[in-house]
Amino acid sequence: MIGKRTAHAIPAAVILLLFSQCAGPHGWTRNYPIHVPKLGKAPRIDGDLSDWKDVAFSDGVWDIRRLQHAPWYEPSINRLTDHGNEPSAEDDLSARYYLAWDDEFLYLGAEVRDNVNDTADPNHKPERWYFKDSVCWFIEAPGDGKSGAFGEGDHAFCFVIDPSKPPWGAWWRHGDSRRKYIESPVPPEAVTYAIRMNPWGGNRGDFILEARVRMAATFGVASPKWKPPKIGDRYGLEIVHTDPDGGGYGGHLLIYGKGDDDATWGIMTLAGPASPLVRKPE
Ligand SMILES: [Ca+2]
Ligand SMILES: [Ca+2]
Ligand SMILES: [Ca+2]
Repeated sequence: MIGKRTAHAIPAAVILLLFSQCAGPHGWTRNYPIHVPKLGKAPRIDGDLSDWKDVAFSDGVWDIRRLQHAPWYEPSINRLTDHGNEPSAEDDLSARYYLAWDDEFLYLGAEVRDNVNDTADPNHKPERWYFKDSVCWFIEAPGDGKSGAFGEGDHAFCFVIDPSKPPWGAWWRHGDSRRKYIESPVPPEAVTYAIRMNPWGGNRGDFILEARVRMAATFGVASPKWKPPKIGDRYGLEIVHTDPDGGGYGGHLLIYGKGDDDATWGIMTLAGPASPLVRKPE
């Protein structure tokens, strides 16, 4: 569970073992370099990533089969849920995730193939994004690489895939110097996002999510250690993609990390502008 109980449920010896495997800091980061390019031109937040995805960070398609071979994979957490009439695992959920930044914003994108859109939660509470289809970026800013439960400098920006954009649709979990789990909607002035359902015309559960988060209004408010972004800054990163599809606590893809402990997250480095992947013939 990506919730408050995770850290308490793991015995200290296991935490030590996990930390020894991933410390150094973030042992698997060497194999998963995340250099996030700076954008020269601000994209339109309209549910179409074509205006920036070729100059953003993305490391290809993620699905449960690829995750199974990632060093942070744990079958008890990373899983899809079989309700008895499911397609193959790769048709159940697969996605590409995109990241970029500029002086003001962090840009977040996802292109997702999902067999069923499900945001109905029988025990709904605004903070229960993880019981609904959602994509969530966990970011430690600035990254300190120290082990610890979710706390100061830790943020989760979670987007529930409901195109009606309910008040809890863009959720912000963060910590500050006094509190570990502060749960609230992302303040409207700090977020802009768009969801486009069935963008390729083949499946009503598919979607594109495009978002930008104002860093000073989130990172800057939560911790005096955060400074305006510059090339070379390092943040912690984990992506959590939830996919209940008719069940309660259902499918989870965790990418670059093992849960709420920010010491298990990958490291993203703010990089300069990237060369476009596709160019005109010379
Ligand atoms: Ca766009
Ligand atoms: Ca699914
Ligand atoms: Ca789904």
